[in-house]
Amino acid sequence: MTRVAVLAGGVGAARLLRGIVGVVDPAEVTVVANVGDDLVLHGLHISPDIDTVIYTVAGAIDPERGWGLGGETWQAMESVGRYGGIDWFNLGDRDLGTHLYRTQRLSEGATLSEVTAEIAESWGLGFRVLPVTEGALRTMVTVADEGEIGFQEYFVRRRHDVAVTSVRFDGSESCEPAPGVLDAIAEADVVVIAPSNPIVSIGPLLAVPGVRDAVVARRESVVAVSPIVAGAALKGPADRMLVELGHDASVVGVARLYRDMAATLVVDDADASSAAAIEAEGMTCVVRPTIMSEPGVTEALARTVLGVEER
Ligand code: FO1
Repeated sequence: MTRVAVLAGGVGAARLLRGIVGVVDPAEVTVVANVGDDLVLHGLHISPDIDTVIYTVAGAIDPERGWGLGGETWQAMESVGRYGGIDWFNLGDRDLGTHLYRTQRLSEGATLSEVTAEIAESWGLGFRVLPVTEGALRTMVTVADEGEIGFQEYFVRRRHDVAVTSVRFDGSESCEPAPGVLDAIAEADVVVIAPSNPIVSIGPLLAVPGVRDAVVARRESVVAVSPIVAGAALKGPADRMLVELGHDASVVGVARLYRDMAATLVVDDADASSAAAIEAEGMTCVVRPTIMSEPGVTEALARTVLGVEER
C-alpha cells in the first residue's frame, strides 16, 4: 500500500488530491492543510483551504469559483449587506453551515483537528485532513499602499491587485504541528508538495516549527508539482508574488524554493526546456501535463507523482 502525505493549500492542491485518492486507497492519504488563510469573521472561524480540499474531493465545490459550495444561495450575506456589515468576503448560505458548526465545536472545546475530522467524515472522504497546526497561525501580507493586512484582505478585499512588499506568518514561532502531522510526513512512502502558492499556501506549513525539517528529512521521497506553468500561475497571484518578493516566477524559481526539501519537481510540458536548469539545481525534473483541466490529466499526474507510472 502506498502511504501518501500531501502538503496542501487551496484550489490546485484540491484538484491533484482528487486524482490521488482515485489512484491509491484514500485511507492511506493524509492531507496537511494550510490554516494561514483562516480568519474569524461575523464571529465565525473560517478555514478556506481546509474547506476547499474537503468540498473539492467530495465533488461539492463550486466549479467556477474553485471555493465554496456549488449551487449556493446568498441570502444571509444579502442581509449582512443590508446593515452595511462586512460583505466583501462572500459566504454562501450552505457554506455558512460549515462555519457555524466549526465555530460551535471549537467553543465547546473541540480542537481544530477534531472538528476538521468530523467535517471530513461527514463528507465521506475516507482520507485524513489535518490542519498543519491548531495554533493561531495567520498569514499577514504587507502591501505598498496599506501596510500590513490579513491574507483574505489582500486576496479577496483587495482582489490581490496590489503589490506585496513582504509576507509573514504571524504566530508561527509559538505554533506546533497538529497531532499526526510529523508522523504522516515521516511515515509516508511519498510526500507530495501540491501545486499551491509556494509563498502563502506552502510557506505557512513550512513555517510551523518542525515541519520544514520533517520534510527535508524525507527529501528523496518528496515530489513537488510546480504551480507555475510557463511563467504564470494557473490561478491566483503566485507568479506576481514570487517576483514581488524577489524570486523567479518560473519553474526554476520554484526549484530554488523547493530544492532543499524535494528531490523531484514535476513541471508541465510547456516548461520542458527548463528541465536541464532544474536538474542543475540538484532536483530530478519530470515533465508531464500538469494543467488539470480534465480528469484524464489529473489521474495521470497523480500516477506520476505517486511513482505509479503508466504500466
Ligand atoms: N475567494 C474570493 O476571491 N472571494 C470570496 O468572496 C471568497 C470567499 C470565500 C469563502 C469561503 C472560503 O472557504 C473561501 C473563499 N474564497 C473567496 C477563497 C479564499 O480566499 C481562499 O483563501 C483562496 O482560494 C486562496 O486559498
